[in-house]
Amino acid sequence: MGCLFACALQRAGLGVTLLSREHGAQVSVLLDANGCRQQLTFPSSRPEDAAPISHMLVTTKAYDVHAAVASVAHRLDACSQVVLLANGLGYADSLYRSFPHVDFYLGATTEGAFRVRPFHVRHAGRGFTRIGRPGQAEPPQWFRSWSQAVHPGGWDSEIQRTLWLKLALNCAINPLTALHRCRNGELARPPLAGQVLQLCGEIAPVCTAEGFPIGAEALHQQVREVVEATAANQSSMLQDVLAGRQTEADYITGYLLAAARRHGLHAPLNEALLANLREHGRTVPDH
Ligand code: KPL
Repeated sequence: MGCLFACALQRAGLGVTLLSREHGAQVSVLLDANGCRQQLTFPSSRPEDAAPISHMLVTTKAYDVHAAVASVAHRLDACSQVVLLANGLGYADSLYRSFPHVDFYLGATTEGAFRVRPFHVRHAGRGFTRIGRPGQAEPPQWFRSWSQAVHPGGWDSEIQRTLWLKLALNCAINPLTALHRCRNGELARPPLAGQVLQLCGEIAPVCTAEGFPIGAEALHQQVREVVEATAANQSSMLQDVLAGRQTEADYITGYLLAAARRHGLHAPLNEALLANLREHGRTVPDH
């Protein structure tokens, strides 16, 4: 995803440097999009370099966000603007505490991209990218250049609501697909369709208690729409499991359950799925 955005920003004429531990002065990125292949070259910088960073986009897995920002902490100052574009919620909390002088922004994207191999990315589906900052109604100045490069998309004055709704969708879809090793479309059919319904009944009250009201039926409808639109896709959590990577479950279902506990709400199926993912991430559960 980082390569996709880097290419869009560079094509719009913005100066983009890739942060990379492993490369020399330049990195070439191969982008397959709309049946065309393009090669773009970027200057590269190692995290330990000294040059200050004015604007940074972080597109790591949720569990790597803190370490990614911390690795360049010496290059960030009170003017640094950092956009975090990761799955789930909760990855920013420790950053606000550790780096109170840095301006952090949050984002959500439905762009579809996958890595063919390192620095070779395929743009698989056009999406919409929202950027915002809790409590900030108007975009900052840099957002004008960003939005000329990254479209469709826009400033989201209710980014927290957007991220909670995305979290709700991911809680209803990702763990089931990861544990059952199935594509999203399987969730539209029995027996998993029943579990999706049950999950929505547990998730919606937590969103509502957090201040983002949604009924279980409305959430279920949205989940069904996403399942239908992405029926042939492997969810990001299934891709992680299949690749033997750590999943982002702690930042998705884990975050939801922490909120449920704060509000005294029960979410037993979500609890069971998280426990299963932690224990047997690579086996099929028997419920
Ligand atoms: O966001 C997704 C993900 O896989 O993380 C969904 C919406 C479930 C699409 O696969």
